[in-house]
Amino acid sequence: MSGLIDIKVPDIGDFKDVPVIEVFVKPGDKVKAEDPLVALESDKATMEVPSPRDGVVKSVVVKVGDKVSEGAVIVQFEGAGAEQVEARPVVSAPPSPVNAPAGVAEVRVPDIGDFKDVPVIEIFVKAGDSVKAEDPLIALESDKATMEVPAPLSGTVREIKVATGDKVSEGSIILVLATSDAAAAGSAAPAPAAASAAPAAAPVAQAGGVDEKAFALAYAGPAVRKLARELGVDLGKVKGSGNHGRVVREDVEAFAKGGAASAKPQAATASRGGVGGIDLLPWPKVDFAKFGPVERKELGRIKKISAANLHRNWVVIPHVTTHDEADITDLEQFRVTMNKELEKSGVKLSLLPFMVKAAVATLQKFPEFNASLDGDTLVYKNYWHIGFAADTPNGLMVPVIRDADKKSVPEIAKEMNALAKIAREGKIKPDQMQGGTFSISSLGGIGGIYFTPIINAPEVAIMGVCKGYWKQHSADGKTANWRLTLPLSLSWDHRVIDGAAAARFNVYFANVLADLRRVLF
Ligand code: CAO
Repeated sequence: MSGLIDIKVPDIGDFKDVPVIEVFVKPGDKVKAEDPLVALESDKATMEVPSPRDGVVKSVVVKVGDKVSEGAVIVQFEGAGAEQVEARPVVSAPPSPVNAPAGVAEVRVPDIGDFKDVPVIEIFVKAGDSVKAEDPLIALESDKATMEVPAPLSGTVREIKVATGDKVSEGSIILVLATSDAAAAGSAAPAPAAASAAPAAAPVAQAGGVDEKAFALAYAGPAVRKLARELGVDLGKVKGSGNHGRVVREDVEAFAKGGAASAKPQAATASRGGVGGIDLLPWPKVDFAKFGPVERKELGRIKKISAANLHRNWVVIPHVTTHDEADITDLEQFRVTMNKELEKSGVKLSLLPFMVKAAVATLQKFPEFNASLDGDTLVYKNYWHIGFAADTPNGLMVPVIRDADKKSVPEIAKEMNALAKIAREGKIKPDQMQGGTFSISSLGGIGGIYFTPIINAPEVAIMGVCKGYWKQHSADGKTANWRLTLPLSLSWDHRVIDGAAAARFNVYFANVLADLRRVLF
């Protein structure tokens, strides 16, 4: 017998007639347990009501502006029989001096999907540390993913209940937190309350300068925070268009699309995609199975995050790619000689560490390539941290060689191998992928001639390198020489860099590779 399953407003304490400020679902949507259904906002707090179960939405009973209390039906799921299910709210308080109530909270491992007995690989806090909501507490690593568990509340860490190497599952106690007021009063609170952290959508793959403190303080619910993590949006910079300045989903989407600040109408225009008077067509919806057998496989977590980063960078940055080539005949001979000399040391030099050195020399000559845009200001960096794209089983990662200007070629080679290894093992930490000022993406070990690398924001340029090949060069048009030739593809941000500067950058970079003695000048 077919029927409907009523999903109702759960126990929301003393609140009554609370306005619905956002509805996240529509009829036909497939939702998973914990997906947010609606957001409610009282004068004290905003609550997201997540779905208590998987299901398909048959009808949405409430709309924005309706006032609801405990027991009101929010949505109805398709179901096999009449059933009523109560959701449980996730509360986020607006920024105010009064935070969580005074007390002690046991922070537990949240719902981490099908994972069980997952090893703790890192603990970011110690007893006595003050933490803010969303600060990372520990990192867990299964064979498939690395997850950071952030603090669900602000407070002071009383006691850590896990050690590195311990295996934990949903519900395991991570630590005891004295919530802000109790900590300020310096008093132990009575019976511990349980607080479940939500696993961070920002995994170790997340690179780039998110201001974690501002992120934690931003006034937004868990679903919006998760979306911001996925899109790499610095939540602290997003202006909220919701009640009391609350950041809503559209604000984050508009921010990710480059809409500086966010108002709802802007977001609506962006999502319709109208460009130059011509509306973009919706994404084609094709039933592939109609044309032949198919297999569906969800993208891995790291792939999803790098996809979101790449998409944002591609959409937001006006990319231009300038191609050139470098004569690396002498460099290759030198590399072979040096590898013989270094044989016993165990260090093997590929071309890449030489390119890092050449990049530093070129960036020092053309400082705007080592800069970042901050609004209307260009921030020139007086350090040279070079990222390199690494192909890993989980997807693309960009580890960073810090202070490459101060390191020798063998030192860079050694560090690169170590970073590439831990990236491939899925053990690289966020700070090992942050702070880069310029990136190199080398496909030289694989093949190809030219490609269009995507700039790794907030950097303004990236050097793509393909496989060196033998090519005849002629200086006078009469005689020709076979030279080992390296194809270069420099992508640059046209808001910051002009074509002439990019061409000069490539020529200088190629000249340095042709004769590394130029690094001395
Ligand atoms: N021309 C000719 N040969 C090259 C070369 C080039 N440009 N670059 C590397 N090679 C050679 C190396 O010298 C090495 O040869 P030997 O084994 O004979 O010494 C071989 O190719 C393999 O090199 P490698 O790829 O293992 O080492 P690397 O230092 O060049 O690169 C790393 C390291 C981590 C960057 C690389 O393994 C990798 O992951 N590359 C993929 C990067 C990527 O995915 N970019 C695309 C990003 S956009 O999606």
